[in-house]
Amino acid sequence: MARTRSSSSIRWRYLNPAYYLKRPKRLALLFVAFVSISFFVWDRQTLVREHEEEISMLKEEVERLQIELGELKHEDVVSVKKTNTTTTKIDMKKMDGLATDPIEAQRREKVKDAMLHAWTSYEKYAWGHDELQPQSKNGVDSFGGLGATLIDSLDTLYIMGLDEQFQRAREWVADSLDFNKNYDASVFETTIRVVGGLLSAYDLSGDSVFLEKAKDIADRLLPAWNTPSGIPYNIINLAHGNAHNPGWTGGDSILADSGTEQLEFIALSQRTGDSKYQQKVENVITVLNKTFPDDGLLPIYINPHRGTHSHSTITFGAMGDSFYEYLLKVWIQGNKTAEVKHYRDMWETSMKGLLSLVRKTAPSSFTYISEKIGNSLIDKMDELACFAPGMIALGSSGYGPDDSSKFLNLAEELAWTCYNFYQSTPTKLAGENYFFHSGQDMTVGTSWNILRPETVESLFYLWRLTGNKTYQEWGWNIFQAFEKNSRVESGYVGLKDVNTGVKDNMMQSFFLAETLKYLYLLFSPPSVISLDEWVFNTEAHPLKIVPRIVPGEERKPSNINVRARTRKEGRFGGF
Ligand code: DMJ
Repeated sequence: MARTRSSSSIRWRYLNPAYYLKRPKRLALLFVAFVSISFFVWDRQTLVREHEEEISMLKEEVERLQIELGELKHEDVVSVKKTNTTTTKIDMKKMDGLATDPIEAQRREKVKDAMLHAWTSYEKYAWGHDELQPQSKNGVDSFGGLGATLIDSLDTLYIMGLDEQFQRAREWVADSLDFNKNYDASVFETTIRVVGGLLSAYDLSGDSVFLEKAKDIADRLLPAWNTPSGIPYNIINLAHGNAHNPGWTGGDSILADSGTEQLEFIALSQRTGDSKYQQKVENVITVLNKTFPDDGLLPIYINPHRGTHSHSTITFGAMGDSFYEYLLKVWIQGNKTAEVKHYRDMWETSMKGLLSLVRKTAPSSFTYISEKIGNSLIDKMDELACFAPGMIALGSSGYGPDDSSKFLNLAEELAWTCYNFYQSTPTKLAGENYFFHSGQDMTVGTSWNILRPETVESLFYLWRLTGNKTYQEWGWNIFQAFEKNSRVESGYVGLKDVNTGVKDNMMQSFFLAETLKYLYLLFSPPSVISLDEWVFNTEAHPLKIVPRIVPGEERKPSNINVRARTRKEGRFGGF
């Protein structure tokens, strides 16, 4: 019993503080044990907490990456549904919310808002007319009443995901668009805006109403090519088919007006399976190739009877410009195959000629493309020629490495000049053309600005092909200048004078077709209308790149495979 009591009291004595006070070594040991255990527990808890935080961060990262992966899959502009046998429907809605830089996304939204403002004003005051006069709030039929702004806007609305607006426009095309007009139409303007706009809407939406209408208008334009040489007359009556040239050209055809229908008519042949459109326009190039000069520079007037060119201005600006653009783009549209090699050859020859026109300003060394009459260079450049930096960049990667970087550098230098056409004026908007007097760098000649797209077009290509975000900054500055000077209550207007900012009364259809589209794409991922799969016509209407048809061996349209090319080559988008 005494033993039991004694072992129990021995056990309990360890709980008695007096026990430790009499044994300081044990107290210290106990203290050390207590501190170590506490530290161990605290350390474990901290580790667990840190791991939990890490796991939750990793989960968030995984979720973010999963979202990005999903979006990247959509970025490939997935062909979602085959809505008919000849084309695929591109679902741009799935492109909404693409993960990009938040600033890019914000800027894209601002551009979309600008489009909405322009379009809503057109819908309200000029519905079905060619163009809106925003100040007087009425429509005008500058192109014969073909709904030019409406057709020019279709693909922009589609790409921006403005679906209700696109649908309303589509209903108008289906129900009200009538080409049977006793009107002398420009073959060039009608092709690039109307045929191009309809074909692009068809390629994006797969809705066959657009193809039917494109065929209707192209059939009305086709007699213009029935000339002794095959070089088209530039004006044709849409109801009667009588064709002629404008009186002020002395009977000649204009180079750009005659050599800027190839993309649209080749695309139409591909989509209808009827080679007649392609044959007419390709013959023009064959004819011009016969007397193509060593420097590849053609004067702006060509005789439609003999197919020869006269002694007139050589320019990459008005009346020359898009002829050179289409040499390159038909080669791209034709998948760069042997059948279209002569287009590339002619384009490269013209680029040699372009190099001979390149000069630098003093004192600031801006690079510009001069014009030429006979053997004399004229120190003048149109803003219209500012499409050239984009074209040169697009064609640069088709050269070997040395020439490729030489041409890309040239494109970048020219883009800097064009950007400065904007930056050098009080409104920060470019005039129509510039003169370069020694010691004065650039001086505005014709001082209006009609909302033209060429500079932002080039910025778009340069950003796509170099990835240099500077081009986005320049584009954003130009957009802000349009917002500041050109936005009015009922749309956008040009300026009569970029020095004073006095406004005109016209919202050009190419502002919606081109300027706003290129700006929107400048702030969109490169996969939105990928340059591997699409080629833009000169009015910024993207046409899907599909296999060429061989005249005489036409396939039925149902056999034409217009699925997107999947080839991805290098940072220049495969070119
Ligand atoms: C557009 O109609 C086309 O870009 C054409 O090639 C040139 N002019 C206008 C825009 O400035």
